[in-house]
Amino acid sequence: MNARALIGLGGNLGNVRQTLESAIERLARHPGIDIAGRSRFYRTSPWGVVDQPDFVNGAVAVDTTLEPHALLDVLLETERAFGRVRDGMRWGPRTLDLDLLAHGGAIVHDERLELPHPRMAQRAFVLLPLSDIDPTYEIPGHGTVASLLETLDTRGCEPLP
Ligand code: PH2
Ligand code: MG
Ligand code: MG
Repeated sequence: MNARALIGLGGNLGNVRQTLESAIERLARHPGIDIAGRSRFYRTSPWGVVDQPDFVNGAVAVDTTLEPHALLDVLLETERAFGRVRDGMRWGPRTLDLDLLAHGGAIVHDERLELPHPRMAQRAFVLLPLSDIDPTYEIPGHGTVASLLETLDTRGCEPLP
């Protein structure tokens, strides 16, 4: 199976930009993953838990032979390789967050994975990077990335120089 998948990248602890670059390189070395596109990086105000450092966010599109759960395992393994500790605090600070946003047209709802990502259509820090890759991408049931961005507040998100 070969599918186009979208991955959101983020973090707000340590040298995040370097971490995101290295994480993309590591994914690119995986035999089942080809990087098909990548966004700019953005500095974004924290969402959810606001009392934490700003995030750096980005996104990549990959072509992959991996099934959704196998790709998820690679992402979680990569997070751990870059010092991600899961201490149970939802939306709290982290060195690296790799979120599987979509995997072809797959619809998945289980205890490990929800596809498409249930909150991606409401988050400027996800949609702005995606618009660098493909503004015409349609999130099933929500609309295109470009149309969603028209009604979202993108203040607090700016491309890094
Ligand atoms: N991720 C979160 C919680 N809040 N805020 C921003 N700006 N960017 C993120 O990637 C982010 C967040 C949990 O995954
Ligand atoms: Mg996340
Ligand atoms: Mg995550």
